[in-house]
Amino acid sequence: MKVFYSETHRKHEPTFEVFDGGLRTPYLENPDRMDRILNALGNTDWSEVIEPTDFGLDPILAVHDEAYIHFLASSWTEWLDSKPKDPSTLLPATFALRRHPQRPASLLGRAGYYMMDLSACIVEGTYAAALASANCALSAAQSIVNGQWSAFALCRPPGHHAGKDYAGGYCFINNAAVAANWLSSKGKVALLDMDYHCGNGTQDIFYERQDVLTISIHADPDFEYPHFIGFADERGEGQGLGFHHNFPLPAGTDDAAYLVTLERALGLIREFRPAFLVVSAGMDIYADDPLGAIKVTTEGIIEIGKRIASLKLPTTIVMEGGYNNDALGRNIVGFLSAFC
Ligand code: SP5
Ligand code: ZN
Repeated sequence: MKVFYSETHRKHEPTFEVFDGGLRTPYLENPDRMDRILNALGNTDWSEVIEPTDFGLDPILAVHDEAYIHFLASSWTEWLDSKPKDPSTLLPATFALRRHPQRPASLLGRAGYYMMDLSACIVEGTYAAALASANCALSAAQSIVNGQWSAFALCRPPGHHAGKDYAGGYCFINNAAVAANWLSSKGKVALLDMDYHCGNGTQDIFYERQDVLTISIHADPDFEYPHFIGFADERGEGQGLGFHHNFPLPAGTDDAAYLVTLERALGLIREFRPAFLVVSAGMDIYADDPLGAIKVTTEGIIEIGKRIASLKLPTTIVMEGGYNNDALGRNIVGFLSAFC
């Protein structure tokens, strides 16, 4: 299996994020995650790690707001120019209001306007890393179009919380959405998001579209991040009505219960008859994930991979979350093995 991966992610290394209660915590979405996965892939006889191709900005601007991408591109130098007391990390302390927010000129005003939380920390290499990550997803999608049955985009930073014009939850550019939109010019696309957290950014990007079916299985937002989106009654809007599905799960969901829900999602995908499948593969559903409360085991993750692979669709697998670094390598290798 072709694995698209760029070393550029290492330039994105925030030192902290802010948890509930204002707790300053070491950044969980760290470069070590990639090393664990690369190490595990290196012990298989089926993975081939490849540098992504540079697709330029067009496929990114096809799903993201131009001024937002410009903010990502320019904010770091603006931050340093503003001579902040602690220049290590750009993070706002004030966020946009819910009705008629205006976009102000100041850097911190724009940061609050374009961020949804305190875990999308911007550092010097963030934009370069986010671009390389999107190129991994696009390169994997391209290899599918060129005839590979499956490909893995080993993306870092992840993407599924990034909406048309906002960053959040460690995400800046929505890699899976960029790939799905790129594929959609070649045939209908289904995007299945199995990260522990609702794929709110993906939902935002495709909510009014019927040519990309989006499905997210995740911890119920009634108790879990991202809190305000991901409920079962959100089904799409306008032409997109009926082409988005959320499957919120209770804390403690085990392998058996997860697989029941997965089968419902797979049924919807079969019914849609897509030409391509994109999987947002978050491994934070794992039972011992530090952020998660769903209890899927490594064996469960292997079975999830088999069930998704049984759709027999050309599949682009995109890395999202997963923060138990000790288990990350074996969980990803287990998941991918059904697609080789
Ligand atoms: C891609 C991805 O998985 N992003 C997840 C971002 C989640 N941010 C959550 C912040 C709230 C943390 N709550 C801490 C509970 C620890 N038990
Ligand atoms: Zn997640």
